[in-house]
Amino acid sequence: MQSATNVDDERLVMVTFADGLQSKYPYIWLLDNCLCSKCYIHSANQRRLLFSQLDFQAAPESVTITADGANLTVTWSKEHSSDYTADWLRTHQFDSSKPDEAAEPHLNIWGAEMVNTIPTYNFESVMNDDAELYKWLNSLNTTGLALIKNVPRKVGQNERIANRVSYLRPTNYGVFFTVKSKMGASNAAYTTARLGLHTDLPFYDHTPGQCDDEGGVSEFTDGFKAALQLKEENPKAFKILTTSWLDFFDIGTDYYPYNLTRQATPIGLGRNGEVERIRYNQTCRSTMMRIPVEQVEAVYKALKAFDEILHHKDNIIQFKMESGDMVAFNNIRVLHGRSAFKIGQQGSRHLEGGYIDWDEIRSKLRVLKASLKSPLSWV
Ligand code: NM2
Repeated sequence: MQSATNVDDERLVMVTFADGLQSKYPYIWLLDNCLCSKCYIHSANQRRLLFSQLDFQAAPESVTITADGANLTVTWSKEHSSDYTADWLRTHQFDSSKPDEAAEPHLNIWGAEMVNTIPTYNFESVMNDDAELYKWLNSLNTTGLALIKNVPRKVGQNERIANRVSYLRPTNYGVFFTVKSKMGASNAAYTTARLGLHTDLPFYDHTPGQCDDEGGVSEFTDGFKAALQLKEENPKAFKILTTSWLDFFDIGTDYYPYNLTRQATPIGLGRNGEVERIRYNQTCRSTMMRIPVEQVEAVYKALKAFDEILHHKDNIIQFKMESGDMVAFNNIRVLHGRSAFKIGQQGSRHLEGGYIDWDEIRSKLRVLKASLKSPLSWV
C-alpha cells in the first residue's frame, strides 16, 4: 500500500495500492471482517463476532500503515484495533467484475461435431495425479461432458472416482445403481425402452449435478446450446419454458419408499437472465399441472419445440461406449438418452451410475487450483 486515508464523511477507508489502484473499504465492513481473536476464529475461518455486536456508530480513532506498506491498522478505541494486510485487502476489494471461475466458468457450447473430440482422460491418471483430476473436473465445468478410458472392469469404480472428488450423493435409487432391465422396474431406465434425452432426478429440489456412467449406447445433447437455439428460433416457447412451473415427481420404492415432487421451470435462468439449468424428463414430468388450464396446450407446444431441438442431428452426439469407458456429464446442463435394446442382444451390457453434487466439484476445483497454482501456468 502507498497510503490509507480515513474518509470520515463517507464512513470508509480509502486505500491506494503500490500500483496506484484505489479501493474503498466501508467502516461497517472493516469491523464485520476484523481478524482479531475477539472477532474471528482463525482455526475455523469464521466470525466469532455476533451481528448484534456490530457498532454502526463506530469510526476509527486512527488509520496507519506500516513503513513497508504491507499492513493496515485501524484503531477503533483503546480496547479494539484491527489489522489487515495489503494482500488481504486487495483480494477482498469491492469489484463485482471478478467472476468465481469455479461457479461461472467460461462455457464451451457444443453440438454433434464434438463426437470425435470429447475431452478424454485416463482413469489411473485422474486417480493419481491432481493436475489430471483438475483438468477432468474443469472439462466437466466448461464442456459438461468428459470420457474416462481404461476404467478397471470391476464394479465400484465410479465410487472410487467420486471419492477422489468428495463422495457419491445417495438418492432414492441408492448410493450408486446398476442400469439393467428388471422385473417390476422402479424406473423407466430399468426397462429395455428407448429413453429420450433427459436430465436425471428433476423431482429433487437439489438435483445432483453430476452423473457417472459406464457402458452401453449413449446419446448426449448440450442443453444450454438447445436452450439458446430455442431462444433464437422460438422466443415465445423459450419464455414459456423459463416461466412455467411444471411438476416433476417420482413415487415408488427402490432404495427406500419415496414420494418426491418438485416444481420447477424446465429451463432455469440465472441472476443475469443466462441459461443456468435444465430440468427435462418426459418419464417423470407429473400428470399434475398446477398451471391455468388455458396455458396447457401452449406449454406442450413449447416442450415439443425444445424436444425437437434437443434431438436434432446437429445437436446430438451418439456413440457406443467401449468396455472400460466411463462417461461423466453435467446433469443440470447435458441431457442423456439411450436407444431401446433387447436383452441378450447387447451381450455384456453393464452400466453403473452414481451422482456427485456440483457444490463438491466446485469446492474441489478451488482446492486443487490453490494447491496447483505455482507449478502449473494453465491453472
Ligand atoms: N436412475 C438411473 O430421473 C430419472 O428417473 C432418471 C435415474 C434410475 C437412477 C433415472
